[in-house]
Amino acid sequence: METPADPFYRQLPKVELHAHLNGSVSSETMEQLIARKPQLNIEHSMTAIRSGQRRTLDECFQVFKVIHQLVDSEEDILMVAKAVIQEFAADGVKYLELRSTPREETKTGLSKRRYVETVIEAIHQCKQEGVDIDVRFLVAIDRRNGTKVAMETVKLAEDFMLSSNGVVVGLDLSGDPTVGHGRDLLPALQKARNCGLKLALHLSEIPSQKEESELLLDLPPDRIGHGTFLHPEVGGSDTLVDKVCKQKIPIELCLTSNVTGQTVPSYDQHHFKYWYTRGHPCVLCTDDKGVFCTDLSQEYQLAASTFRLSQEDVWDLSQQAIHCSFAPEPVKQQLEQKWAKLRPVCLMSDTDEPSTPPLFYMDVPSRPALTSVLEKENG
Ligand code: 6MZ
Repeated sequence: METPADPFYRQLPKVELHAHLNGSVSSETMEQLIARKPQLNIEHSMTAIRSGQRRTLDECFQVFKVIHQLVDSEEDILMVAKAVIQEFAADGVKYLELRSTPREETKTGLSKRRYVETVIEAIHQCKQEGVDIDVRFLVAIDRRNGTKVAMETVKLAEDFMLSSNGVVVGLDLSGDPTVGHGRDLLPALQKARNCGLKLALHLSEIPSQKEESELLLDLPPDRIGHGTFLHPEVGGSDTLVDKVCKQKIPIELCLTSNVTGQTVPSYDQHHFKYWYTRGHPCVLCTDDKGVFCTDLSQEYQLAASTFRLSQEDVWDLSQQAIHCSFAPEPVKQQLEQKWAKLRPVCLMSDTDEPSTPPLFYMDVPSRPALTSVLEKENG
């Protein structure tokens, strides 16, 4: 991460709902992992994509393979998960849903069950150490592994949903979108839904997934990851948009990740604009803060500067994310209270005479005005 976000964005209380554990490893932690395993001859440049650089999505997936070589034991997972949680907390994230694909590694004796237990252990340790963040976990299905593994993963997630005291709340479907078809995973996803796991599914991350998205939207998912090619302006369809809108399925949007991975040509063409101006629930997320050298504060600042959002707009976005989370209702209420308490600290009303200079000030249109600006731009 080159330049930290402005104080307003760092102080803003935030909710992170789309963060892949191994993609979120910071450069500091990566240095430690590399030092622990010199025999792998891995250099830091192989585990992160600096800001401003562009890669194909395929190249991004190569990076995860390198990171997986560095994170292959219980000890590594515990270290990485604790560090990631602490870093999100330091960035002002008050509620975090981490997701990760359980892996087994014969070399280190790691099993998928121990993998999940270790992430849960990291979450417990952070809580005991007083880190100011509520963390939940989504067990991830890597789409390339097919039907059988998906079914096993659902079983694992279900077991932990019942035994983890509310830490495991759902299931993620992710992995290289060019590999496999969602049709083969439907039975597993249906089973997950029926047993009470929430579903956060990567959908239409690339243009060729229209048919798959139609199928998956009928489940329906509780949240959509990316949804880059759902809308008709980019080759999606009105049918897809209708399904998403009618069911008000929140969309997790990751600006830096999408532009770096070149599924979106530039920030101002990000589909955030399409959904946000329609008043659809949008949640800004990091995706892989380590790989894409970002943090959630920067993602908020990027959205604000690209789409000319006021502080109020930004505040509303972060507050709205509470209700898109899979947290139980009482936790959502506690988060609402936290936001209410922090609001006067972060936001200053226009009439307030600041005794100290405002942390951040931008004379920009509010949301209805933004809509008209964008409408004018779109002709
Ligand atoms: C789809 C992604 C992703 O599970 O080992 N992952 N899947 N699209 C993306 N957009 C860039 N970014 C990350 O974290 C790494 C794994 O998360 C998924 C991939 O399956 C990747 O291997 P974990 O913690």
